[in-house]
Order: sequence, then C-alpha cells, then structure tokens
Amino acid sequence: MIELFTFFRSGTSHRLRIALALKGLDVDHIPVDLRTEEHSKASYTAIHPQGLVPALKVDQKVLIQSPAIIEWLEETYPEPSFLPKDLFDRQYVRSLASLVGCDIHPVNNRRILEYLRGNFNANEEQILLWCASWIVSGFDALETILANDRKSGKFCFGDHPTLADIYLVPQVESARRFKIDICRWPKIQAIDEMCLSLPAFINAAPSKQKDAS
Ligand SMILES: N[C@@H](CCC(=O)N[C@@H](CS)C(=O)NCC(=O)O)C(=O)O
Repeated sequence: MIELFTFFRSGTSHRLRIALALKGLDVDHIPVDLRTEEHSKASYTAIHPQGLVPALKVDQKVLIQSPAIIEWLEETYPEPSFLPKDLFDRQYVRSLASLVGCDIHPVNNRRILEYLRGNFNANEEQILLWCASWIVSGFDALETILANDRKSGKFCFGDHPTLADIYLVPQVESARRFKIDICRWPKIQAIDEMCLSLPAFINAAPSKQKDAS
C-alpha cells in the first residue's frame, strides 16, 4: 500500500503524481490543505518534520523530498526508466530537472511568498513580479538549452518522457498560475503540450485532484 500526502496545487506533489503514474503505481492520495495550514499541524509534522508536501508512505516507511522519492521510485521500479542509458545523457536530463527543481521552484514556494508578504509588506503585484522574475530567467535558459540540443525531440530529451519532463510540466502549470504567457518559449510550450497528451500527465494535473477547488 502506497500513500501520497499531497496538495493539488503543490508543484512538488504534482511532480510526484506524474512520476508515480508513469511507473504505473496505484496510490492512495491523502490531501494536506496548505491553505488551512494543515501541513503545520502536529498531525502532519509527525509525518514530515519540515511540514512540506509531498510525503510518501510505503509499508509504514515515510519518504520525504520529491527528488529523493523520485530516485527511490526509479531504483525500485526501473521500467519505464526516467533516464536515458548514456551517462552524459543522464547527467544532461538531471541538469534540466535541477534547473527547475533547484533554481526556479524553491524561490517561488508558498512559504517564501508568505515571508515576502509578512515581513516586507509585498503586495500581490510585487509577488507576481518576484515569481515571474525567477520563472522567466529560468525558462529563457531552459528554452535556449532545449532549442540547441540535438537530442531534444517531442519531449525534453528524445521521444519519451524523462525526469526533465516530470519537473517541467508542474513548473509550466505554476507559471500559468502566475499569469506568465508561455508562448514566449515555443519549445517548452510544445513539450508541455506533448506531455499533456499522455494519461499520466493528464491525471496528475492539479485540476484533476480530489482536493482541487
Ligand atoms: N524540496 C522539497 C520541497 C517541498 C515543497 O516545497 N513543498 C511545498 C509545496 S510545492 C510546500 O509544502 N510548501 C508549504 C509552504 O510553503 O508553506 C521537495 O521537493 O519535496
């Protein structure tokens, strides 16, 4: 039995929902509502001491940190693989995922935005500017990398989804939420559309979750 502690709008939960679905795993979703601070309550921090989603419970073991959980998934269920065979290609795919996962997502996280609102009196316009700044610089670089890479195909790498797509699609979703026009990155837009033609990506979308509202 696998349980996923998730919030529909969380990018890291979205990432993990895609990864689990690509591996074909049947998972019980347990919503944790970030809007009502459910993640900060003792009942949840007993599961994830950082008070962040997602967390995965497998046979009573709790796994945290989406990159580490996705690695565990890849090692436990090797097929279909999220990584190409060649070691340089693997590094390349991981670097695309890291560009999103390390350099875009963390600075736009809810708790960061709450800090900006609470401690620096940032208004909603300034919050949007903040988020757009990191998404735009990250996507500009990603678009250049993808456009120059011979191996990018229908997806970030070749013609099958990899780790890079698992990270990219939730970030595009979040960019749209922050009112950023994706059209300025045609390669990213095309890859996102391709991913969203696959059931694993369709069913993992925030709007499809039982806690969506
Ligand atoms: N590095 C962590 C980050 C998890 C994370 O940032 N989760 C966000 C949602 S996407 C969260 O729970 N935020 C709660 C908050 O900001 O208050 C991971 O990848 O699992």
